[in-house]
Amino acid sequence: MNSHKTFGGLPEEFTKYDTANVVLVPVPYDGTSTWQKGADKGFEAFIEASENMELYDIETDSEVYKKGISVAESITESKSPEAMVEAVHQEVKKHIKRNKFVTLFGGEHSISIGAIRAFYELYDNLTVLHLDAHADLRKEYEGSSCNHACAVYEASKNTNLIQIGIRSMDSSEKSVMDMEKVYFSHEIIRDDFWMDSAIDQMTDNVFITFDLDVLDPSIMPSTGTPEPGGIFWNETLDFLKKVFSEKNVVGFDIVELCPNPSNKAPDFLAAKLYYKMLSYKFFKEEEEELEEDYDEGLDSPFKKLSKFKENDTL
Ligand SMILES: [Mn+2]
Repeated sequence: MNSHKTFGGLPEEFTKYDTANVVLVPVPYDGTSTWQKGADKGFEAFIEASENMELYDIETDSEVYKKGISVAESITESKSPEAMVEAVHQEVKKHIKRNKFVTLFGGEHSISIGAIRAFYELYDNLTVLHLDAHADLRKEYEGSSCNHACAVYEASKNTNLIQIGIRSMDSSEKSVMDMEKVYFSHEIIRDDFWMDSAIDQMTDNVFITFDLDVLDPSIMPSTGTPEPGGIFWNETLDFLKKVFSEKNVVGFDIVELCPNPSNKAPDFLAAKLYYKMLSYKFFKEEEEELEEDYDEGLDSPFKKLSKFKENDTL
């Protein structure tokens, strides 16, 4: 379905699955959203915006597209939220085992449940870094544990969950929330050290789940449930850059783009955010490779993957 779609309008030599370092899995699912519908249109808008983006990154002085970005077939399973989550889980596992850097684009936040499950099954001591206006810690909502309101409940039980930018929740979620690892929106504006403090709490392997509504609605109005008081572009990038440079980010997702045809700026923001995150990821790897030229003790990236070996057959 998306086989003709490429991120950034890249030519074929940078989009072939076998040679691409990065796989982008679209999950245009919008089955459980409760207010404004439209997250299923997010991926198309994101790709269209990406085609109009310049692919040289000033900050890292890099062109990360040369690492190869392959867009997978969209996951369209929609019989039930549970079936969608399981389809995502299996697909993500398959790409991790082929040693791809796996990224996903929603769709609504429930898609992250399957992705996170795949990552915590394959990586020991996983941290899930959750940026969101909403706590998403409900065990069940409207009869399903795979509702968008439950996006990180499972992560709270199976991973080291760190939550950033939260400013909307139900009081019942307090019993699940680890207050030591939550950086509420009203607190981080008064705390100069929140970034370092959050990073200190992370284990080495980090999966990032990025709900676009963590951003202030003045820069990101195109989400299903916009909340005032969000974080802004430059501070978000400062934080992400630190996380990528200090931790082994193993994958990420970006969710909840609900495009408005008369305002393309948020779609462009989402495309740029995605590309920035890739630039930070591979800029770090290149720095490490340079260091390794001086150091004979070469580290295989597989050292960090404790549960399967290189060339694992499927
Ligand atoms: Mn949210």
